Amino acid sequence: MRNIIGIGGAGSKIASKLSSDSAIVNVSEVELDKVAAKEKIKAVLHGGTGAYKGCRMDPALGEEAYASVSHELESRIRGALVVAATGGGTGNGLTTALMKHLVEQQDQIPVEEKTLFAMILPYARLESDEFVVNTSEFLNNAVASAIDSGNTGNIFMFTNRLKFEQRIPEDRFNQMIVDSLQFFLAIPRKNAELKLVDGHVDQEDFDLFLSKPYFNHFTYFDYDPGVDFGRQLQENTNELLLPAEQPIEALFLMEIPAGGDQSAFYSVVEYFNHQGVKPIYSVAENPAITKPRVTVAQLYSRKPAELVHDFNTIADEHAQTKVKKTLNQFVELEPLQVNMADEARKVKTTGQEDIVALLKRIHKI
Ligand SMILES: Nc1nc2c(ncn2[C@@H]2O[C@H](COP(=O)(O)OP(=O)(O)OP(=O)(O)O)[C@@H](O)[C@H]2O)c(=O)[nH]1
Ligand SMILES: [Mg+2]
Repeated sequence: MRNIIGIGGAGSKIASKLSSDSAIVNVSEVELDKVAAKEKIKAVLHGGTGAYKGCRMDPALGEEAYASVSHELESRIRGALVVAATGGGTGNGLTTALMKHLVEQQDQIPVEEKTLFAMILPYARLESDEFVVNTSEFLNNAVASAIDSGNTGNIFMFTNRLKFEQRIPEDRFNQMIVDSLQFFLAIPRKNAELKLVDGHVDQEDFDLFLSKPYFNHFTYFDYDPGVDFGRQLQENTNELLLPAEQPIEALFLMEIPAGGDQSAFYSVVEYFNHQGVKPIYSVAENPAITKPRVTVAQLYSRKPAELVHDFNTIADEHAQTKVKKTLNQFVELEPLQVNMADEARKVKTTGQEDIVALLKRIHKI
């Protein structure tokens, strides 16, 4: 099992659920005390100001606190899975510093020592603007350089979208993230334990896949051999992760019931071939299931700048919703005969000034 390091509030809570052997790191002593973990690493700010307040959503403070824990973190980072939210100050700042440390490594980092990152992104439509801005900067700087350096492994981009949209209690949502990650990470173990009937993904193949410096979108679902695989993949995207882009590499495990149709996996291979990707895969008999099931991971390298753009677009929509609400409150809609949604969409509303400009413009019509 990999070392798991949870940084900041969200990172610690999720890491603690992933494994009782996790190490958690926080500037806030209060947060550190609340979470069960084998090792608790206390980071400090100059003057010890963060003990109760943490980094107060300021990643610069998190980066500053790195010096106090660099030795502990750097001795654990190789081959580890780092879990942190991108919105606050501690998870974002310390992870930024850790990524910088990895980027600076001159020697080739061996495959099995690449660090994996599970990031928790805010839901831009409903979470605070600070969280969104911090995330945009993190993607644009720390993540972009990490990917460019090739020194980091897979990055899992979890999002709080479902949590907010479906009003899922935090603890249950964290458990959903943990369960899904563990399901994916169980692939090599299943390969070792189940009866293989085709292909082969052993621990080494799996580690090699995880060592690539790309975003990983994984998902799993019951597979119906009678339905187009691409459609099933689209319908069963992992809602806990940002959606996948055009894959660069793919890996899948197909589990079939005992004595089931072994050839079902060929359509999956063909689907990925159409995408220009030759997947690595294995097919195994699992006597505990009654329908075929596929666990599939796609690696993609959407440029962080594009991710930031997506983020800003969502934030824009958020602003537009606000504008629409304001207009509905104060403007008599019928006589104007303006479709407010369309008007709002035409204008890029990034901040308060733009909203004011839009209001003025619409009043003129
Ligand atoms: N899924 C999930 N998200 C969380 C949880 N706690 C906080 N968040 C999200 O994480 C982001 C804030 O990050 P935190 O981990 O609270 O902040 P931090 O890294 O401790 O940094 P500071 O508190 O600012 O020092 C926001 O997007 C929150 O919605 C949690 O338990 N689960
Ligand atoms: Mg915190």
